[in-house]
Amino acid sequence: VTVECTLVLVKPDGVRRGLSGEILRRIEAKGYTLAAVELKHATPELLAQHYAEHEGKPFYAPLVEFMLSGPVLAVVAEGQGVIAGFRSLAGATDPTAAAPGTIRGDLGRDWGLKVQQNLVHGSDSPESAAREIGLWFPQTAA
Ligand code: DAT
Ligand code: MG
Repeated sequence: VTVECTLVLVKPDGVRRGLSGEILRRIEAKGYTLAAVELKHATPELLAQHYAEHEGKPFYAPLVEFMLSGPVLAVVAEGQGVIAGFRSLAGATDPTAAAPGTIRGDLGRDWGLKVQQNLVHGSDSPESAAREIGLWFPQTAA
């Protein structure tokens, strides 16, 4: 497995609940490196690009509204197999279904809202990672 980078976002619920440090701790404890960390306020334009694949789905509007509800911690994590590896650390999309031991399984729950407020985003492929890192850290784009 080659060394690669992934985009992690600590979503507004994670920042609000004071879980940024705990989430970064888990990334580092796994042996991944933090290549960039920046607290950012998303914009509708940025989120439209970030979540383009979900446009038209029933949770799309609440998802964008949620992601605009407070700052997010944008992180580039680096390491062998980090794209799949961080998805494993994060756990299943639905925090109620996510396995104990994962970020979503240990720290998240289903709040009965229109959108899963599941603490973190992680890129799902090398193509997504390159695209998303370029969106959130345009100064580092190739
Ligand atoms: P993931 O974040 O696990 O990659 P995704 O890319 O399918 O999941 O969806 C992006 C986000 O949208 C997800 O983190 C939470 C929200 N979401 C996805 N499916 C949902 C659903 N069925 N109901 C409510 N929110 C959902
Ligand atoms: Mg996704």
